[in-house]
Amino acid sequence: MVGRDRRARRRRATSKKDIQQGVQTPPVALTIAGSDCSAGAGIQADLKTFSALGVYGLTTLTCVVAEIPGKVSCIEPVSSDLVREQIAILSKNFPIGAAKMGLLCTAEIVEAVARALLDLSADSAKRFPLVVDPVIIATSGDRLLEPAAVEAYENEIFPLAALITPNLNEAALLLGTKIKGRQSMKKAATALANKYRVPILLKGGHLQGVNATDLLFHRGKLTELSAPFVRAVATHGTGCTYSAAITAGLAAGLSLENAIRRAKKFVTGAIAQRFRWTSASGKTLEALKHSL
Ligand code: PXL
Repeated sequence: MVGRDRRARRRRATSKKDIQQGVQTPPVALTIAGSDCSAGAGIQADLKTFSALGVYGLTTLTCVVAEIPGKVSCIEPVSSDLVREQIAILSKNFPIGAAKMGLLCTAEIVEAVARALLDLSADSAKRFPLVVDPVIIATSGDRLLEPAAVEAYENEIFPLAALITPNLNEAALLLGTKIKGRQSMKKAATALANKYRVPILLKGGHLQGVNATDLLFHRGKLTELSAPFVRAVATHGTGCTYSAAITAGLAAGLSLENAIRRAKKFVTGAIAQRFRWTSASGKTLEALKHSL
C-alpha cells in the first residue's frame, strides 16, 4: 500500500525531469462546488484545505450562497454552460490529480457536470479520481439542492465516483430509511455500496458519542474510522473540509484508505482549532442551535 502510494505520488506531483531542472510543482486538485460567503463551507473551505495540505486548488463555481453559520438567506445558481466551460478549460490546461464535488444546486448543473466529466473520461490521460460529497441539506437544516437533482446525482454522477461521502441525513434520504445507531449505520453503508457499486464513506459525526465514527465500505469490507468526538461544538463546513482533504490526498497519490485516514485526522484538528464565530447578538452557534 505505502509503496504504491509513494510511486503514485512521485508520478503525479513531480516528474524526474522537474527534479533535474530544480522545479517542484505541487499536486493539483479541483473542487466543483458552491460559494459560502461566510467561508466555513463550500469552495472556500475546499481551497483552504487544499492549501493546508500542500495542494494547488482549482475551482469550478456552481452557485453563490449568501449565508452565515446556521442560516442560509439566498442561493443562486451559475449558468450550466459556464459550469461546463470552467471544467473544460481547467482540464485542458492543468494536470488535475483528483477532483471533488460539493454543492451542485440544480438538476441542470448536475447534468452539465456529468457531461463535462464524461467528455474527459474518454481521454485516459485526463482521467482522475472523483470524490462526491452529495450535499443536499446544510447542517442548519436548510435545503441546498433541488429535489429533482437527487435522481440526476444517482443516475449520472454516482457511477463516475471513486468515493461517495454521505452524512447520516443524506444516506437516510438516499435509502429512504432511518439510521439510528451503530448497527443501522453498518447496514446503511453496505446497502449504499451495493446500490451504487462505489466505495462509500458514511460519516457518523451526527451520532454523538465518545468518538465520531465513520464507516468505509471498500472492496467488500467495512472499516470503522474513529476520532475523539469534539464535544459541545456546533460545526459548519466539516463535510466540505473532510471531502476536500480526501481529494488532496488522492491528488498527492495516497491510496483511498490512507487519504481518508489522514483526512479524518485533519478534520478533527480543524474542529479543535475552529474560528469561534458569534452572531451579532453575541450568541455562539451552539447556543443558537439549542434555541431552535
Ligand atoms: O456544508 C454544506 C455546504 C456546502 N456548500 C456550500 C454551502 C454549504 C452549507 O452551508 O453553503 C456552498
